[in-house]
Amino acid sequence: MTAPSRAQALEFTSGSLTIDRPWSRPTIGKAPNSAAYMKITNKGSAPDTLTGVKSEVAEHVQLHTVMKEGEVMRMRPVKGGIAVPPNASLELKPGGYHIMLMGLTKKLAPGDMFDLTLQFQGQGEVPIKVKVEKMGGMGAGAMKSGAMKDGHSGHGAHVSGGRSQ
Ligand SMILES: [Cu+2]
Repeated sequence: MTAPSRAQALEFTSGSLTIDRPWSRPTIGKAPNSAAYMKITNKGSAPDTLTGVKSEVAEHVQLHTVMKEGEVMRMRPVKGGIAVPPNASLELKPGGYHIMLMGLTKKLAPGDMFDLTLQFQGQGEVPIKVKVEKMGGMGAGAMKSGAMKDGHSGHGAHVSGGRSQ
């Protein structure tokens, strides 16, 4: 017996690391940027660190986090990587850690897939594919509000995601 629908759930394994459901936002209008998210699980007994990421889908690809500065949530590049402790999961999600895609080289439409390579201190390079998903309810309102107008610094969707948690 086969279950074709299960094949649609993207999962990648490299050593003791599993990458679950990498997804990104579709391009909104002429927005030059997008962000990718996923869950990284470390089933090993040693810690690892996500130190970088690269992809041809954008001119600049960076690890970002969202931090509170006074009353405002702002995103910042992550310095020194993101730790993935043994027997734990690291979730990249709206409002928190994310992979920032700046200067997209193509439009991202729902259903598209693109290649991305995660760079880990221990495991080395882990190539994965990211699926562009339809905008759901979460964040859609914030993006429509024009918060994404200036692309990088706006990040309306991240802001609203963070606040709602
Ligand atoms: Cu960002």
